[in-house]
Amino acid sequence: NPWNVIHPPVSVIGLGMMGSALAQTFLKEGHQTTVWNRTAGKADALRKQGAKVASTVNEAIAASPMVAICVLDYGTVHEILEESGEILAGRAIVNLTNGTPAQARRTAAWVAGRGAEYLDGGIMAVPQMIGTTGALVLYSGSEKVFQTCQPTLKGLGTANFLGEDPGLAPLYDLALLSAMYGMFGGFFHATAMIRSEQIKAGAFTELAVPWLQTMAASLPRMAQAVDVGDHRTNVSSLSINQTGFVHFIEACRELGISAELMTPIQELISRGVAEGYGTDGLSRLVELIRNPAS
Ligand code: FVH
Repeated sequence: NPWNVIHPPVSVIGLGMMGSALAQTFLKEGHQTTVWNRTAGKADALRKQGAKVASTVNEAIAASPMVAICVLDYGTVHEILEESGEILAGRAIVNLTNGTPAQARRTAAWVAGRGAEYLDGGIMAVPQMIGTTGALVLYSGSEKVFQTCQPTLKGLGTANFLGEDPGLAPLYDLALLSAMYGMFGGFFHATAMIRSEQIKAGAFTELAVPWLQTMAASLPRMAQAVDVGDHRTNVSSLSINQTGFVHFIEACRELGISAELMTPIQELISRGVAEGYGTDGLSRLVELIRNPAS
């Protein structure tokens, strides 16, 4: 049984920035690591660190019971694995490539059709964080694969299994990234405002960080409103926010900066008021996003 050792062999397909970090971490953890990449030269540094370099995809797959794949997108995953034929059967395919829930579900079915088991993974970290507990990796798909591979996977970072539906890892991954981009977008807009008056971004950030932390503390309350479907508020109504947004946009004009990041939020709030939800709180926006304007 190839799993019946402390450090089972692993194969890594794709040696971009992330794939290389994954392979390097498996090597450091003591796994016999076989790697393959389309551009063979990217394997040179890993070879020096002890990796076996496969000359074909099939050779990489054949080398290990667990095959991690981390490439550009799911189209590339299929392009690569479609070449492999029967060699996939009986192996655990751990796909750490970014994609959508539907792509993950289709890929899981495709892998199952070839007699292999599938675990999808969403990496919530940059390559430099891999191998630290700060790196969160979300998994979904075969629980059996997750349980079997967990001792190996936890070397990459904190491993969080979300359930048997393979679409869950990319769903949570993209949702968390949406929250991150929203926060970054808000910070970038705020910093552009501040810089237009020659104030140092660093000085502003000293105020922005605790402000955002205080605002983040209100998220569970908003989540509760969403879960029970009751958006009534004694905090801040859509109507009062609609009035406030006029000042935002006017200030952008005064300061000579773009309002591109702010106008979509303004439009959503205005739609809420127009649809009769003026007295609801901001959590109502979740429902408006779920029901796009026709
Ligand atoms: N880097 C990051 O911070 C993020 C963190 C969160 C997860 N993402 C996702 O990880 C996937 C890989 O990202 P990456 O950073 O490793 O990306 P690159 O360095 O650009 O490497 C891309 C690899 O994909 C291979 N590849 C591309 N097209 C093909 C193809 N047609 N056939 C075979 N392989 C292909 C590429 O090979 P090569 O160009 O070196 O020959 C690299 O191995 C990605 O889903 C992120 O969203 C990373």
